[in-house]
This record gives sequence, structure tokens and C-alpha cells, in this order.
Amino acid sequence: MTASIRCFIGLGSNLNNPTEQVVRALDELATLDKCQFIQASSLYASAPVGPQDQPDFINAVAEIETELPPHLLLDKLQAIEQKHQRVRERHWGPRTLDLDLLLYGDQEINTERLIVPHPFMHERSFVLYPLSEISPDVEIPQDKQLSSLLVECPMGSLTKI
Ligand code: ROI
Repeated sequence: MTASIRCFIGLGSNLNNPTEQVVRALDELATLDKCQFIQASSLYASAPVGPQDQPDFINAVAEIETELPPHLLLDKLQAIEQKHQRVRERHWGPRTLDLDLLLYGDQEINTERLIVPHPFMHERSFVLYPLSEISPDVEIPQDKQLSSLLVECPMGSLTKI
């Protein structure tokens, strides 16, 4: 039997009914083969990081356990993004659905397609606060404790909805 790895996935949307996009994506994560859905955070509304001339985002973080190796899991996440007619018109611009593999167990992965832990997670309130809601003691490889990252990362406009 393959061991199950605990993973955290960040969800974000700011186009075409973002709340519905995120809720649907959580359902789709829950039905992934060789994955067990553990829990999801509340949904959060957040002002855009990056270009400001785009709508606010809805964000959440989900925890799953998976037997899939990381790049296969990434394929599945990208397939879900495609199902949401993902459009990405410009770098850091609006999108119908973004699924970021934040953590894959305690592994550090650095390939052309995938960097884990997610390179910006430690500075993004829309990742850190939902993550701490569901897993306050999670270890982030090569980083500070989640609790210290939170102290350095103000909630800003982030609102639980
Ligand atoms: N800003 C917020 N608030 N939430 C996101 O999910 C998000 N995703 C992105 C960029 C464009 C960087 N900004 C974001 O990819």
C-alpha cells in the first residue's frame, strides 16, 4: 500500500461568481481518485495582491491526504482548473480558479512545474489565515512556525465570510 501524504491546497477565484467557483472546486477535490478529503477552511474575501484593478478574491485552504505523487496531484489540480474554464489574461491578473499546492507532507520540491512549499505562501494572508484555521500546528519545511508567520503578516482586508 502506498503511504498517504497530507497536503494543503490553496483555492482562489475572482471571476464568474467566485464563491461558487471555490465551493465547486472543494467538491471536486473531495472526489479526486486516490485522495481523501480531510477538511476545508471557511471562505475568505480578500483584496487582490498584485494589480489592484481587478475584483476582490474569494480564498480558502483545503487539506487532503493523497497517495498520488506530487506531479500527478498537480495534473489533477490543473484538470480541475481547466474544468472551470480557467482564463488567465495576464500575470497576477484575474482568474476563474487557482489551485495552488501549498504543502506536500514535509517535502521540498523544486522542479520547473512545481515548487513546494509554495514560494509566496509565507507572506500571503489569504493563505496563512485559512491554513491556521484548519491546521494551526502544521510544519512548513524550511520556514518559521505558522504562528510567527502570522504575527508578521497582518490580516489586512482579509475577511471570513
Ligand atoms: N490576491 C488574492 N487576494 N487572492 C488570490 O488568490 C490571489 N491570487 C493571485 C494573485 C493575482 C497574486 N493575487 C491574489 O494569483
